[in-house]
Amino acid sequence: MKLYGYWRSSAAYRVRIALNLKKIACELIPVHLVKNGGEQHQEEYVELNPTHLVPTLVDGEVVLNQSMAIIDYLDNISPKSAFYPDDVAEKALVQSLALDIACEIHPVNNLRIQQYLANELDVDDQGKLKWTLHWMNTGFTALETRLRKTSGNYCYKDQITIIDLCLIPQVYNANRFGVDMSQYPIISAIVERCNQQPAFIAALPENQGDAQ
Ligand SMILES: N[C@@H](CCC(=O)N[C@@H](CS)C(=O)NCC(=O)O)C(=O)O
Repeated sequence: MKLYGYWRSSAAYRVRIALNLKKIACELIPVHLVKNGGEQHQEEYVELNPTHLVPTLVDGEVVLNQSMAIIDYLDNISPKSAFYPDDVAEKALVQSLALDIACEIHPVNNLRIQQYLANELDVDDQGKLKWTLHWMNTGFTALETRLRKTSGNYCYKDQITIIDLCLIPQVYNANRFGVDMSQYPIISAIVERCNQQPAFIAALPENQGDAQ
């Protein structure tokens, strides 16, 4: 198995945590998102993944983009520590919380959005930061409220689920941008708990071979 990613990509970080929890061996292939105008735009990579985004997972003939689909694929091929509860309604609940992060917080703050704001709409650094903090705080406020009902040691009771796989990279990203995470005590406690575990530690951006 091969995972094309970037040390600081939060979508690739989600998949690294999943691989580590499942103990699936995988070669990590760096795609530098900034160097040379962004290697995600190079012909060879775009042939593999026409969205110009990381991650991409290659497992023999299987080529997958979209981290959520990749995580589900890994979950299905390896029964070890499932990323969802069995009950259908509880599973949907877990999916909805994970998507609150993956669809509502992450995409509006992505690199290409930041680049478009700066290059096409003339938004300065202060304006871009205001944008980022606004959308992150909007998302985390909703999530913190929802977690009051669902969390235990982790986002969903005491089970590590796909929500935690999305949360930890998103909070890493939020810290980079200086979001005041003390406003979100439930989220912060879960992050601290996850980040003590080997699967999460090994997936940390600074522990990757391409980290600079
Ligand atoms: N929904 C996609 C998002 C992928 C994505 O946005 N990847 C970012 C890094 S976290 C990327 O490749 N950005 C490159 C760019 O914006 O040019 C997923 O979950 O895989």
